[in-house]
Amino acid sequence: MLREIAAVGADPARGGFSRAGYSDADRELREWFTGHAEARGLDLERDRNGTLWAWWNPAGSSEDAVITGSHLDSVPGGGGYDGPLGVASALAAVDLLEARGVVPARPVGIAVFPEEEGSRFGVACLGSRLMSGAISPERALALADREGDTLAEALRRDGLDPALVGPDPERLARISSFVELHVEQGRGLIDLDQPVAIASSILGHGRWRVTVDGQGNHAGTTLMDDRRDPMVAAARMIVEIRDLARRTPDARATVGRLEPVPGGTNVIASQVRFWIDIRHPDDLVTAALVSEARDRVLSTALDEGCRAEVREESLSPTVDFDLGLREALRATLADAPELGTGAGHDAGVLAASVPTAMLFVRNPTGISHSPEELVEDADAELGAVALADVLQRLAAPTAGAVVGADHMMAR
Ligand code: HGY
Ligand code: MN
Ligand code: MN
Repeated sequence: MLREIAAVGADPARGGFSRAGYSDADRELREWFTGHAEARGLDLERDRNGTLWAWWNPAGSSEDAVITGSHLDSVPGGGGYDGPLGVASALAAVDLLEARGVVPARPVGIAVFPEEEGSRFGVACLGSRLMSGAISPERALALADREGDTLAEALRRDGLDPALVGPDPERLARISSFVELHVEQGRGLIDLDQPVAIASSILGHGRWRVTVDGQGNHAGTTLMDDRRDPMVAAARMIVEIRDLARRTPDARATVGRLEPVPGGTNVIASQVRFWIDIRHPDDLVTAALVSEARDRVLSTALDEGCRAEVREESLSPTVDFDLGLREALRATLADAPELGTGAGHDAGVLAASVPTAMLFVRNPTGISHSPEELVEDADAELGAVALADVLQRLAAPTAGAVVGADHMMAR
């Protein structure tokens, strides 16, 4: 199934794929998914926020659905598995359950969330955040992409009504559990020599946009002492942020995106914008790191005769997955180890609203958000079988009472 979309959103300049949310490539991928869902007789719907739902519910009841699925969008120049593997495995798992003659006691649905990477509008997991109320419709609709197109305009162009986006509590109330299968974005399963893992937690993470303003000028006529160069200020800030993260155990800080204005070879930039991605297991440490990074940005800007502004774009707390659900997965997949991840997911956002869990499938390169990301067919098959086993257990008549129990108490 994944080879069918191997050309969609291919990015010859960067390598890999560039499949931004609500884009043409995204639309082509949704059509691929819709085709496969219809071929299986699944009932398709697209919700107010653009999330696709394909229902396999011979049981017909509309309560306590078991949901799986993932996303189809990618980072710029991303790999082919981050997202699509979870969607293809969900379809393959339904095939396996059909072949086993399983008649689920509750609806089983496949969800495909839009703009999980936040590559276009800057906020990660935009579709699941809108559904769960983690972001307000007002703030979301005003988000703009690099071309200045707002989410509202992108939705309209994509056949959705911006006036309808927002929380969907009724839909959330129908979900008894959400299990997302995802390519592992690290080396855990390589080192453990196992094909599939159960996720234990997701690292808290956030994104901040830094804007540095200086004095644009001529590269040849401006003496070095007469410069207020935001590119130099940004370069110093980026290294200071890296050093700060290096000094903090378990911290990660990344600047992967930098946009100089005007960006001419013989031009001293007037403004530089760059984005910081900071992650840490302890949300208080993440907050302290951001505060220290902000202080360094402001002091370095002053030192370079520039001005700077740091603005939060997206923040997700560390997530420990539902204990009841993890117990059910452990009971189903006896050999699967438990691994934490530093990568964010829709399952992490939805953990605040419904019992969620994740399965990881071995990536022999250990590399992700890169064309080198890989899953071997044999491991993909084992992942789909593991997901089918988990769905079969969760959709069994009495399963609902067991899983999510601690979540119920929490609620
Ligand atoms: O950024 C992340 O961790 C995820 O891939 N969206
Ligand atoms: Mn990703
Ligand atoms: Mn992903």
